[in-house]
Amino acid sequence: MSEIEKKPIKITETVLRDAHQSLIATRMPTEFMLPIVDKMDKVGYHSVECWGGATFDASLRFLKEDPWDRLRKLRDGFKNTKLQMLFRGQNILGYRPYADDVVDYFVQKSISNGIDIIRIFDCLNDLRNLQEAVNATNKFKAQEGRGEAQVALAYTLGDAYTLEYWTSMAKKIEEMGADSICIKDMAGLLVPYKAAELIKAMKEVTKLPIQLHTHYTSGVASMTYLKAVEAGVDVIDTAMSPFAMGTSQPATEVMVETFKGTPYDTGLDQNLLAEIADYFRPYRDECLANGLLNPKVMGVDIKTLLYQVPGGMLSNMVSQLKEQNAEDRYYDVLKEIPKVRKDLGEPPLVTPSSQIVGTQAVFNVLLGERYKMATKETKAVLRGEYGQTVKPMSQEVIDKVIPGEERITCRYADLLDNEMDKLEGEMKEWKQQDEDVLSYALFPQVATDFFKYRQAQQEKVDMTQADTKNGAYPV
Ligand SMILES: [Mn+2]
Repeated sequence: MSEIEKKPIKITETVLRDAHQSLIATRMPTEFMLPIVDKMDKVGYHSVECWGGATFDASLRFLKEDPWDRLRKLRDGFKNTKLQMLFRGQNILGYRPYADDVVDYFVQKSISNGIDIIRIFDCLNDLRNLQEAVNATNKFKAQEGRGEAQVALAYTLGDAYTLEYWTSMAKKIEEMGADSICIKDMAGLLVPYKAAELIKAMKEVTKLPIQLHTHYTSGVASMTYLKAVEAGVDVIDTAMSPFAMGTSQPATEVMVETFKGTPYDTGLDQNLLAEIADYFRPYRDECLANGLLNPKVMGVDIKTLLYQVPGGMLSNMVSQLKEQNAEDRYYDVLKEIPKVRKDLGEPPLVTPSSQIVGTQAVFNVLLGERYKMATKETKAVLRGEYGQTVKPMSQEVIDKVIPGEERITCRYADLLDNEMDKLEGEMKEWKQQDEDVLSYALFPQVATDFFKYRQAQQEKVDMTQADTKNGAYPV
């Protein structure tokens, strides 16, 4: 490459979202994040991923924090850096499909509270489940002067997932009005030479920037980035070293050093990165000491490559088998997983399809007869409610599990009535800000518990002040 062909690789920093979601169950609190924001803002990252995914649920449920308040505080601190979130298409950040008015309003509030880039994915890669979120982003972009829609394809392996599949998806994503494409390899299945092939093929069919997101689970991630960068990828996702590797992303400092002095030089300052790493390192030690960070997730899990199953799905499966005193059936279930996946149209294995396939495989093995019992979610997948799968589903399984039932081929959300008014009606006694309705929409019970907690905290403060002269401090 000559001087003219310089192509600095851009970096999305994940330490405030995926890195702690993948390593310490999403437990990093806002108050720990804020003191380092000013330094992170000076790095020159392409973006900082800091919201969405499991952070919303974990904030309300475990940290007793308002996720919207976290976003506003991060926005205040990051004056020069784009903020990025992860968004599950029609499921938003929750676990059921929502009507379009909720998707719209969530996108609007995410952008108006500070998000720049919304990474949107669907567990079946059914683009119809992403269109509303993309449209909403484009609509509010004009209004808020901020907002980019990035469509993420869940990367997976299987007969249906050929280069032709990925390139035709890339073309469709460009047509649907997205600003960029992400290849989201949640399980670390994308190996280096395959990554080069994939990126090269996609670059040939689309002008949209391509971002690669992977996890170190199977041990190949930094090599995969190297080959992807050489093949033309534009942005890679990395995490500051104290929260890198294992089930998280490759380390930011390592990737920066790798490309130093090459046409791909990121230009990021290693001294500044070192200061930031110094801030996160004692917290990592603390998490190791209190057990939040299990050294087990820091190694190479080669089973991920052998069985093509995400690490998190394997650990779920082990705990389900333990509960049933059936740990000896581990390998039977492992063999059953690809069969169930095939029956259900060979979907990628990512939340929630990973849980659906995994749980059904456990049932099939433990009950001694395949589909003797099917979960509610398996039935919904077979009815077409989650969307269209890349391959047809097994007719035999359809006939056994949902005999005579109607199956849908339309976009499921087309069947849903608007629901914002109803949701607001249900929770209005707790509403202190417009965003509270959305917290409630996603996690009705958890949000209500949080609202009660918030109110108790507020009342405690007021009562303490009111009663100071009597010396009474009711709690
Ligand atoms: Mn991820």
